[in-house]
Amino acid sequence: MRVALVSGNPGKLRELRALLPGWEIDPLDTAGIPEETGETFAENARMKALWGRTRAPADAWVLGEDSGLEVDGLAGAPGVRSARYAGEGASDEANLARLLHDLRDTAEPGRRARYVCELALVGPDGGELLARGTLEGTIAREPRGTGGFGYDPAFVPEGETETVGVLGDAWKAGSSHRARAARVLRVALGAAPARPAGPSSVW
Ligand code: ITT
Repeated sequence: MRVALVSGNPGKLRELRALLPGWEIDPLDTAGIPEETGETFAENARMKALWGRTRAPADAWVLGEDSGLEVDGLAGAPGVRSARYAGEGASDEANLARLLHDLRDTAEPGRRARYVCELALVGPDGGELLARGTLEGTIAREPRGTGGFGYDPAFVPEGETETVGVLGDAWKAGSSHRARAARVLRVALGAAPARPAGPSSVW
Protein backbone atom coordinates (compact mmCIF):
# COMPACT_ATOMS: atom_id res chain seq x y z
CA MET A 1 0.00 0.00 0.00
CA ARG A 2 1.52 3.31 -1.15
CA VAL A 3 1.11 6.05 1.46
CA ALA A 4 2.03 9.75 1.41
CA LEU A 5 2.75 11.03 4.94
CA VAL A 6 1.91 14.71 5.41
CA SER A 7 4.62 15.56 7.91
CA GLY A 8 7.93 17.35 8.06
CA ASN A 9 8.88 15.61 11.31
CA PRO A 10 11.57 12.93 10.69
CA GLY A 11 10.85 11.26 14.06
CA LYS A 12 7.24 10.58 13.06
CA LEU A 13 8.31 9.22 9.65
CA ARG A 14 10.84 6.86 11.23
CA GLU A 15 8.36 5.58 13.81
CA LEU A 16 5.40 5.19 11.44
CA ARG A 17 7.52 3.25 8.93
CA ALA A 18 8.42 0.80 11.71
CA LEU A 19 4.84 0.65 13.03
CA LEU A 20 3.14 0.04 9.70
CA PRO A 21 5.22 -2.68 8.03
CA GLY A 22 4.16 -3.37 4.47
CA TRP A 23 3.04 0.22 4.00
CA GLU A 24 5.32 2.03 1.57
CA ILE A 25 5.42 5.41 3.37
CA ASP A 26 7.00 8.44 1.72
CA PRO A 27 6.88 11.98 3.08
CA LEU A 28 4.94 14.56 1.10
CA ASP A 29 6.50 18.02 0.70
CA THR A 30 4.58 20.15 3.22
CA ALA A 31 5.62 23.53 1.77
CA GLY A 32 2.52 25.71 1.67
CA ILE A 33 0.43 23.63 4.08
CA PRO A 34 -2.09 25.81 5.99
CA GLU A 35 -1.48 26.75 9.61
CA GLU A 36 -2.64 24.23 12.23
CA THR A 37 -5.60 26.14 13.60
CA GLY A 38 -7.63 23.18 14.90
CA GLU A 39 -8.54 23.04 18.59
CA THR A 40 -8.13 19.27 18.67
CA PHE A 41 -5.49 16.82 17.46
CA ALA A 42 -8.14 15.13 15.33
CA GLU A 43 -9.04 18.36 13.50
CA ASN A 44 -5.39 19.05 12.71
CA ALA A 45 -4.64 15.47 11.62
CA ARG A 46 -7.66 15.55 9.29
CA MET A 47 -6.68 18.96 7.89
CA LYS A 48 -3.20 17.61 7.09
CA ALA A 49 -4.58 14.49 5.38
CA LEU A 50 -7.19 16.38 3.34
CA TRP A 51 -4.61 18.94 2.24
CA GLY A 52 -2.28 16.08 1.31
CA ARG A 53 -5.08 14.47 -0.72
CA THR A 54 -4.95 17.47 -3.10
CA ARG A 55 -1.18 17.01 -3.58
CA ALA A 56 -0.46 13.28 -3.46
CA PRO A 57 -0.58 10.91 -6.46
CA ALA A 58 -4.20 9.85 -7.11
CA ASP A 59 -3.54 6.16 -6.35
CA ALA A 60 -1.71 6.82 -3.07
CA TRP A 61 -3.30 6.81 0.38
CA VAL A 62 -2.66 9.92 2.46
CA LEU A 63 -1.77 9.89 6.16
CA GLY A 64 -1.96 12.96 8.41
CA GLU A 65 -0.64 12.81 11.98
CA ASP A 66 -1.10 15.31 14.78
CA SER A 67 0.25 14.65 18.23
CA GLY A 68 1.39 16.33 21.39
CA LEU A 69 1.60 16.43 25.14
CA GLU A 70 -1.12 17.44 27.63
CA VAL A 71 0.10 18.32 31.14
CA ASP A 72 -2.46 18.43 33.98
CA GLY A 73 -0.72 21.22 35.91
CA LEU A 74 -0.70 23.37 32.78
CA ALA A 75 -4.42 22.90 32.08
CA GLY A 76 -3.67 20.59 29.16
CA ALA A 77 -0.91 22.72 27.60
CA PRO A 78 1.13 22.52 25.44
CA GLY A 79 -1.55 20.38 23.71
CA VAL A 80 -2.06 21.17 20.03
CA ARG A 81 0.69 23.79 20.39
CA SER A 82 3.32 21.21 21.45
CA ALA A 83 5.56 21.80 18.40
CA ARG A 84 5.62 25.58 18.98
CA TYR A 85 5.43 25.80 22.78
CA ALA A 86 8.60 27.93 22.98
CA GLY A 87 7.60 29.97 19.92
CA GLU A 88 6.99 29.53 16.19
CA GLY A 89 9.63 27.24 14.67
CA ALA A 90 11.10 26.36 18.10
CA SER A 91 13.44 23.36 18.36
CA ASP A 92 12.59 20.23 20.38
CA GLU A 93 15.26 21.30 22.89
CA ALA A 94 13.74 24.78 23.34
CA ASN A 95 10.21 23.35 23.79
CA LEU A 96 11.47 20.85 26.36
CA ALA A 97 13.42 23.54 28.25
CA ARG A 98 10.30 25.73 28.42
CA LEU A 99 8.20 22.82 29.69
CA LEU A 100 10.66 21.99 32.49
CA HIS A 101 10.91 25.68 33.37
CA ASP A 102 7.12 26.13 33.51
CA LEU A 103 6.84 23.09 35.81
CA ARG A 104 9.78 23.97 38.08
CA ASP A 105 7.49 24.69 41.07
CA THR A 106 4.87 22.04 40.26
CA ALA A 107 4.63 18.91 42.40
CA GLU A 108 3.60 15.38 41.34
CA PRO A 109 -0.15 15.61 40.64
CA GLY A 110 0.43 18.61 38.37
CA ARG A 111 3.24 16.79 36.56
CA ARG A 112 0.86 14.10 35.36
CA ALA A 113 0.61 14.16 31.58
CA ARG A 114 -0.36 12.24 28.49
CA TYR A 115 0.84 11.98 24.94
CA VAL A 116 -1.91 11.94 22.32
CA CYS A 117 -1.58 10.81 18.70
CA GLU A 118 -4.31 11.15 16.11
CA LEU A 119 -3.87 9.53 12.70
CA ALA A 120 -6.10 10.50 9.76
CA LEU A 121 -6.02 8.28 6.68
CA VAL A 122 -7.68 9.30 3.40
CA GLY A 123 -8.07 6.74 0.64
CA PRO A 124 -7.75 7.25 -3.12
CA ASP A 125 -11.56 7.52 -3.26
CA GLY A 126 -11.71 10.18 -0.51
CA GLY A 127 -12.94 7.83 2.26
CA GLU A 128 -11.61 8.76 5.69
CA LEU A 129 -10.47 6.92 8.82
CA LEU A 130 -9.38 8.44 12.15
CA ALA A 131 -7.47 6.58 14.88
CA ARG A 132 -6.34 7.79 18.32
CA GLY A 133 -3.75 6.52 20.77
CA THR A 134 -2.74 7.91 24.17
CA LEU A 135 0.03 7.25 26.68
CA GLU A 136 -0.23 8.32 30.35
CA GLY A 137 2.80 9.36 32.37
CA THR A 138 4.55 12.09 34.38
CA ILE A 139 7.06 14.81 33.56
CA ALA A 140 10.50 14.23 35.13
CA ARG A 141 12.46 17.09 36.76
CA GLU A 142 15.53 16.56 34.54
CA PRO A 143 15.81 15.26 30.95
CA ARG A 144 17.37 11.82 30.56
CA GLY A 145 18.24 9.75 27.46
CA THR A 146 18.55 10.43 23.75
CA GLY A 147 15.98 8.02 22.27
CA GLY A 148 12.80 9.15 20.54
CA PHE A 149 12.35 12.88 19.93
CA GLY A 150 10.51 15.93 21.25
CA TYR A 151 9.56 15.70 24.93
CA ASP A 152 10.70 12.05 25.28
CA PRO A 153 13.74 12.81 27.51
CA ALA A 154 11.33 14.15 30.17
CA PHE A 155 8.32 11.81 29.84
CA VAL A 156 8.13 8.83 32.22
CA PRO A 157 5.33 6.44 31.16
CA GLU A 158 3.00 5.03 33.81
CA GLY A 159 4.46 1.79 35.18
CA GLU A 160 8.03 2.71 34.17
CA THR A 161 10.81 4.37 36.18
CA GLU A 162 12.74 5.81 33.24
CA THR A 163 11.99 8.41 30.57
CA VAL A 164 11.08 7.47 27.01
CA GLY A 165 14.42 8.99 26.06
CA VAL A 166 16.11 6.20 28.04
CA LEU A 167 13.57 3.48 27.15
CA GLY A 168 14.23 4.20 23.47
CA ASP A 169 12.70 3.45 20.08
CA ALA A 170 12.12 -0.27 20.68
CA TRP A 171 9.98 0.53 23.74
CA LYS A 172 8.08 3.18 21.76
CA ALA A 173 7.40 0.70 18.94
CA GLY A 174 5.41 -1.47 21.33
CA SER A 175 3.76 0.99 23.70
CA SER A 176 3.75 4.63 22.54
CA HIS A 177 0.68 6.72 21.76
CA ARG A 178 1.69 6.44 18.08
CA ALA A 179 2.01 2.65 18.30
CA ARG A 180 -1.47 2.46 19.86
CA ALA A 181 -3.01 4.70 17.19
CA ALA A 182 -1.30 2.70 14.44
CA ARG A 183 -2.79 -0.53 15.84
CA VAL A 184 -6.27 1.02 15.93
CA LEU A 185 -5.83 2.21 12.35
CA ARG A 186 -4.73 -1.22 11.10
CA VAL A 187 -7.66 -2.93 12.81
CA ALA A 188 -10.14 -0.32 11.51
CA LEU A 189 -8.74 -0.63 8.01
CA GLY A 190 -9.06 -4.40 8.12
CA ALA A 191 -12.64 -4.08 9.36
CA ALA A 192 -13.68 -1.34 6.92
CA PRO A 193 -16.62 -2.31 4.73
CA ALA A 194 -16.61 -1.89 0.96
CA ARG A 195 -15.81 1.76 0.64
CA PRO A 196 -18.38 4.21 -0.66
CA ALA A 197 -16.99 6.73 -3.14
CA GLY A 198 -17.08 10.48 -2.60
CA PRO A 199 -15.05 13.05 -0.77
CA SER A 200 -17.20 13.17 2.35
CA SER A 201 -17.60 9.46 2.96
CA VAL A 202 -16.47 8.12 6.31
CA TRP A 203 -15.81 4.38 6.55
P1 ITT B 1 4.17 17.89 11.30
O1 ITT B 1 3.04 18.81 11.70
O2 ITT B 1 4.86 18.36 10.04
O3 ITT B 1 3.78 16.46 11.28
P2 ITT B 1 5.27 18.64 13.88
O4 ITT B 1 6.49 18.22 14.65
O5 ITT B 1 5.00 20.12 13.77
O6 ITT B 1 5.35 17.98 12.42
P3 ITT B 1 2.82 18.32 15.40
O7 ITT B 1 2.27 19.62 14.98
O8 ITT B 1 1.91 17.13 15.42
O9 ITT B 1 4.05 17.88 14.48
O10 ITT B 1 3.48 18.51 16.83
C1 ITT B 1 3.84 17.39 17.57
C2 ITT B 1 4.81 17.79 18.66
O11 ITT B 1 4.45 17.07 19.85
C3 ITT B 1 6.23 17.36 18.32
O12 ITT B 1 6.95 18.37 17.68
C4 ITT B 1 6.77 16.99 19.69
O13 ITT B 1 7.24 18.15 20.31
C5 ITT B 1 5.55 16.46 20.43
N1 ITT B 1 5.45 15.00 20.27
C6 ITT B 1 4.55 14.30 19.53
N2 ITT B 1 4.79 12.99 19.59
C7 ITT B 1 5.88 12.84 20.35
C8 ITT B 1 6.63 11.72 20.75
O14 ITT B 1 6.34 10.49 20.33
N3 ITT B 1 7.68 11.93 21.53
C9 ITT B 1 7.99 13.17 21.94
N4 ITT B 1 7.37 14.29 21.59
C10 ITT B 1 6.30 14.13 20.80
